[in-house]
Amino acid sequence: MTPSPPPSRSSRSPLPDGLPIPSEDDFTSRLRSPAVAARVGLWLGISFGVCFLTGLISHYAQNGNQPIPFPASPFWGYRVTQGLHVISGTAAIPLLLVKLWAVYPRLFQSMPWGNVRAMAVTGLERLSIAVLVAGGVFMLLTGLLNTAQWYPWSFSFRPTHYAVAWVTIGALVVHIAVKLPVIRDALTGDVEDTTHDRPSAVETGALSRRGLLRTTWAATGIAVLATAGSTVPFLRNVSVLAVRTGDGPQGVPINRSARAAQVTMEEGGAGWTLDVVNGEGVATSWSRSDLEQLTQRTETLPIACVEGWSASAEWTGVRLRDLLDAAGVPTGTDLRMVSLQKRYAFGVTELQGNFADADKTLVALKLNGEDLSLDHGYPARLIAPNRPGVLQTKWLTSVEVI
Ligand SMILES: Nc1nc2c(c(=O)[nH]1)N[C@H]1C(S)=C(S)[C@@H](COP(=O)(O)O)O[C@H]1N2
Ligand SMILES: [Mo]
Repeated sequence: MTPSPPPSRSSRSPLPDGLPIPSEDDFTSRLRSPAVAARVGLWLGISFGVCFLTGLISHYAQNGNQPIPFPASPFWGYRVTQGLHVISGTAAIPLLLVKLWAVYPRLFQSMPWGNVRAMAVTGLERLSIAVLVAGGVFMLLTGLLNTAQWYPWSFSFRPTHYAVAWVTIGALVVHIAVKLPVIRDALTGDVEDTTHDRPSAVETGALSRRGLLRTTWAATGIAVLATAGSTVPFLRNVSVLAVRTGDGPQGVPINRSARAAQVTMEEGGAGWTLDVVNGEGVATSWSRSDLEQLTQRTETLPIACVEGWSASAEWTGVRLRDLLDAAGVPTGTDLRMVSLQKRYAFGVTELQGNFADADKTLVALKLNGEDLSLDHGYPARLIAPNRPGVLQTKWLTSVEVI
């Protein structure tokens, strides 16, 4: 079959000739086919879906207002959902690039000028695609930079990433609904099928369609393997691009150091106490050696950082509930965990009653058998099960009843 010559541009669009805007028919590779786009799109859709759901979980877990309390068990739950969030987001990057490449010629599709209804439908569909592409690129880019802890923007990451996620998923649902007949056809048919191809998409190149797909799956696999070690322990040595290797002091990475938080060893020194404060004032006050005299517990719990790494460790200290009992704080009480840190976010966090009461929730004094280093939160830190790392408050100095 020989392709029919593309119609002259002026007959299809009111744009003047000579503008350097290509026409859809200028793209001739038969790899840019719905048969390819649908297969890559399927996995991209799955990645976006997993990313969205795990993102909702993470957002909820960090929310101060929880109509249904986020559960304190299983202790590894948040580590898994956050790991999946980062892995699916990473996988989506090569998938999105190939998908955009495969459908790129559609950007230059001519409008059905003259037919108002058809123009409105096409216009709306294109608007939804524009939102989807912009939103998808925004989500993956901000997510990736977040794992690199690089914030070259002035907006606040979490609310923005969260809001754009809804917009992007909305546009994705519209896109899938509009394309469903083509998607179904493409996925049930052979990958070489040309039914839905543009007439000009006939040129073969260095890669076959199967070759392109295999390359795409390989690139996706490499992207995941190169980074997943920041959260999957046995991949640590293959993950050459992992932002966190898991080899921080005392076997756990550090997100914000004492120096960055402007907390000094003097503040955590002889004069330091951990106070439990209720409505009437300081109910109890313990020095570090007081805490060491109390019953010590050891729990294996992960730090699962919202910025994409996680690491399990053995924490030893006093069960928080024991301290609350001593101070006469009833079960189910929400608390404010206050640290020595005066500047920047996360110096103060909220701990829901069900977390405060959980058996595994500790005021940790030791990490992997040694006294906490200052960077890990000396003299005492919170460590609770199934909790975002950002809320595992270091350098604790008081626990206040809300
Ligand atoms: N006071 C205080 N606690 C904090 C933070 C902080 O900035 N200030 N960072 C949190 C974040 S984002 C993480 S991931 C964990 C990391 O704990 P680590 O440094 O012991 O690994 O501490 C949390 N506790
Ligand atoms: Mo974190």
